[in-house]
Amino acid sequence: MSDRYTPTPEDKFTFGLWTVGWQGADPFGTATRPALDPVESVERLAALGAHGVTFHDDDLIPFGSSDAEREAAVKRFRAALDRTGMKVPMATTNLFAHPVFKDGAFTANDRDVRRYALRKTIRNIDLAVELGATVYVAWGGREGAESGAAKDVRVALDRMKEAFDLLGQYVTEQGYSLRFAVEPKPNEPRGDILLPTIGHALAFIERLERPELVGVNPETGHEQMAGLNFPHGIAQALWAGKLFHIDLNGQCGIKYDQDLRFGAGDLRQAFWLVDLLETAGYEGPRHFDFKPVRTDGADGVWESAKNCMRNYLILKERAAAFRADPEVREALRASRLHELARPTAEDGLASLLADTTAYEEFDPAAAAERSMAFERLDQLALDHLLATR
Ligand code: 3MF
Ligand code: MG
Ligand code: MG
Repeated sequence: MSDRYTPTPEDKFTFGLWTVGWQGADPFGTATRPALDPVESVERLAALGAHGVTFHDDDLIPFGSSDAEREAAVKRFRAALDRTGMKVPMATTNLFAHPVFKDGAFTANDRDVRRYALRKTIRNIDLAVELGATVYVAWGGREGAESGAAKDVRVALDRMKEAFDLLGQYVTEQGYSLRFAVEPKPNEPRGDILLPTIGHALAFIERLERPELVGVNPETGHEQMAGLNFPHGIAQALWAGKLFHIDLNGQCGIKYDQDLRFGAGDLRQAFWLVDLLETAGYEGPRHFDFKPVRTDGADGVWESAKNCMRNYLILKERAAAFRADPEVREALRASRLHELARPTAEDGLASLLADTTAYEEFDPAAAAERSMAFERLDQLALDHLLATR
């Protein structure tokens, strides 16, 4: 049954092949679902109204495949894309599953492992570009440590910078229109991962040789695992012009990486996130990186994929209703958001220093008496989120 929460490709919803393809193996148990053919994922997601899919090299071409097997897998995948009109806006590298990467990839202590990781990445960059991707994600899942002396973090960051500088040089020399997006995560699978939050990643990017080629791919659950406010992090990434891509999912507070479908977990943050993405001019894919719960069979896989998109569209409608409500506009004024939008000293430092109303005649006690009226504003938002307005 289709309704106003049924997506179309114009909504730009995309899914990693590894999300619907997750078989349910976790640290405590083996797979609960059979392997899924990437071609079936493309077809099913297209039928649900998605815009495209993304992949790790190994999702499409099993690790260790021969050149002939690789070619055959790509050919079938490309035919499915052509048949369905599905796009591949992003691709990435699996630098975490094989034991060779147990101590990391770009920052592994072993130099030969680092060189192999770069070559594996470059090989998949060529394929990503061939398939039309414009963003290449780099999640450093195994770049980190469990103990203090195991990793010299300053030196590891030198190696991480070296990797991104080389990759930037590669795409520039090839003439590719491909930008990189660093995906921060605080922990899991390593005890502590390098570039653990959006803020760490943004600071790192500015030290690179080609910072303009590198942005971030923040993930809802990753920031929330560190207790951080995801919409605030996204706002700072947008402010820096660095939101190149996004991974949407659900997480309930500071605990293991839950990867719930979008809309599960912290619903209030999901509301503010959609409000932000839809009003701040973000034009990239709305990409879901979640895991269908391992209790469910194929029914739950496609149900949860459908509902990631459905929940986004419901929240989009609810956020738009909040912004359009005259009472909300009035409440925003009462909370003086328009004052925040005004520069603090538009006529310069000299005027600020000469302005006696700014200090000598300013009455801090009277200013402190003004209520900010945030409670009413927040309840209006909650009323809209709960569809009681
Ligand atoms: C792990 C992740 C990763 C990345 C992926 C794409 C396996 O928590 O989020 O998913 O998103 O490697 O870069
Ligand atoms: Mg994740
Ligand atoms: Mg992710």
